[in-house]
Amino acid sequence: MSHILTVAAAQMGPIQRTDSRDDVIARMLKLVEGAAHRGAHIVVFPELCLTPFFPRWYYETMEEADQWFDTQWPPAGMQAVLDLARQKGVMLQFSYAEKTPDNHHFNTASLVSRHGEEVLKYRKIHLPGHAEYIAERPLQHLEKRYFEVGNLGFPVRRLDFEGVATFNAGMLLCNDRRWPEAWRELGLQEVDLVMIGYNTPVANLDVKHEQPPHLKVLHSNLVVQAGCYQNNCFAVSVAKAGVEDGHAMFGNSIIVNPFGEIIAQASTWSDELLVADCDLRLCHVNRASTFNFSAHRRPEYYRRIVDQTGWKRPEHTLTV
Ligand code: ING
Repeated sequence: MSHILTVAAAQMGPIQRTDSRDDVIARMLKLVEGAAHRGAHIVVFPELCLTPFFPRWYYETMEEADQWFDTQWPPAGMQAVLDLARQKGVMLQFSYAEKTPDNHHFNTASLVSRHGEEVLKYRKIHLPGHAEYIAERPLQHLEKRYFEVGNLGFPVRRLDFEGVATFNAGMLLCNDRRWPEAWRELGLQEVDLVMIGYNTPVANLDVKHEQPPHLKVLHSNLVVQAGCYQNNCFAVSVAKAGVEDGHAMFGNSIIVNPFGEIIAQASTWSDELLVADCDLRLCHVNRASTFNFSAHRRPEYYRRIVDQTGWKRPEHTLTV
């Protein structure tokens, strides 16, 4: 057993309204080809990797928004990508807008074995933005309008990639990466590799633009670095980047190790492959010391984290 899992981040550039599904699939095939050529065992694609980031557009009805959802698995056109991955002997992780047979809508990530079977599914739990149109916003962010909160929790699967490594795999989507609770849910299941796709706008979600844009990349990096360090795992955090319909999303895909170090980073806003060897033995270093959860955590003092949703400030003010 080698312990080395070679992981590819398949960053994608923009997907325009006018791009066909065939156009997108052709790009994904090229990325899988390149990743396999560079020895990757698993290829991770961005959030909503088959469509534009359509939650920036307002639709009055779900019937109109349904044009962006896939009702089958694998989504239309993806079988060719799964077939290539199987031929190359690589695993795939991709994310798409899922409409279930009983008419539920989720922002969904799917992990596929080398044999083309779905071995893990995750539906996005932290949905940022808003559900109604807000006129004064520079751009809409209507994930709460089009997606339901995921109903699968934060699952982790233990996978044996024969002849390569046995590892615990988990997934997050975009805004999830900003919430430490999501990471800890995976960390408490001894996750070794967290796969994250994102579509993050350069423009601020806060209407008053109090946060200068350079902080967007800082925040995107630090939440993944902290998540990995505090939960003893690797992460592959993969952007859909570039200017879609006039709206810029940043790239900056990264691969991070369990010490919180960025070991690979994208430098473009286009389709770009990052490939890194992940020595899974690094996950065990701090499990035996700094972040030995069994030895050091004190859940009896963490009740607020689960019992409380919003803020509750101290009732009394002391004059000092
Ligand atoms: N996008 C953004 C993200 O969490 C966002 C939304 C951007 C929230 C910047 C907060 C700050 O990266 C998605 N799709 O979640």
